[in-house]
Amino acid sequence: MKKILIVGAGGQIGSELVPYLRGIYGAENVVATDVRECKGLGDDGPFEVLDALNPTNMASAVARHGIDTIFNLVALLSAVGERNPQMAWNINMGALFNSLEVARQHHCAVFTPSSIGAFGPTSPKDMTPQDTIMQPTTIYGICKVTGELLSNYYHQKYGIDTRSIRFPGIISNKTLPGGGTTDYAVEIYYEALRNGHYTCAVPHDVYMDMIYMPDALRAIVELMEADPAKLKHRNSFNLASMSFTPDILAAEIKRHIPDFTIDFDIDPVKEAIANSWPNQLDDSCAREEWGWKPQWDISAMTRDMLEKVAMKLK
Ligand code: AKB
Repeated sequence: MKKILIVGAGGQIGSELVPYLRGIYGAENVVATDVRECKGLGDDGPFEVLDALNPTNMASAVARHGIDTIFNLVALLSAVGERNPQMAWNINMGALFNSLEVARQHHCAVFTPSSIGAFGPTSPKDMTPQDTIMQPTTIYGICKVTGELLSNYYHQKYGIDTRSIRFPGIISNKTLPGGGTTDYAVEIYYEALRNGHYTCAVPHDVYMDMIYMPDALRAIVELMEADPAKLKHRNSFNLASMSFTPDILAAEIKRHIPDFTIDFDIDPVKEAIANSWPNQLDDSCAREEWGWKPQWDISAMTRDMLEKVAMKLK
């Protein structure tokens, strides 16, 4: 990776991946783009307004900047996707298709995040294997499975270097997620610090995989820098770090804020989605093929989240 284009850079992953990649590869070598102006992303490196659904403009940006790697981070997340499935399909698949086509024409590598949402109620729930039944029941998951297959197709048919990770819910102290089923695991820290109380929209006992942003960023770079000869899989790798329920996370927060309380006002859409997803993925292929190893657990993450979010809220 020498010259990188990020499409959809203004979202939860992009707003932290851009500075992370600029720190490694040089600010001038990471071109951030989004469909709208994004505060901060143009401060220390190139930023352009770019609609990833416009292949001509994407190809022009790739040619102008001599791009060799595209990060496609454009996506409507799981819960918001259910409110407008047609739009979710158009945006999620349109941006991926254009990224792959531009990559084919300009010989670029492509990274696209997949998700635990690519699995569904018929997948094994515990230690969900890398290669297993994938019959998601959300439009988000359907886009993710289709995207994985399409990315593998571009690799097999055209030799495009496509790679991807099935991300757990990502928890960050910098950027809020928007429209996901796992969003509660970020919001809870803000509300714990602001009000000492959180009303959770997903059931108290539902397990979902989660990951702290520093581990997620490191995983992306480690996969993209991995020796291709060692990759038996490409699109997409199971990734695991920690798995917990709202009850378990609330108990962890209570260790720092003893008066913290939680109650539940269940959103039926999020409930159905959360129940359809795995409890915990088996990420042994990522560990074997490119050396994945998480560094953050729920205790270390909670300590860090509470410290950083408290500073932000001052
Ligand atoms: C969501 O909840 O939709 C995302 C995801 C797990 O892909 N955070």
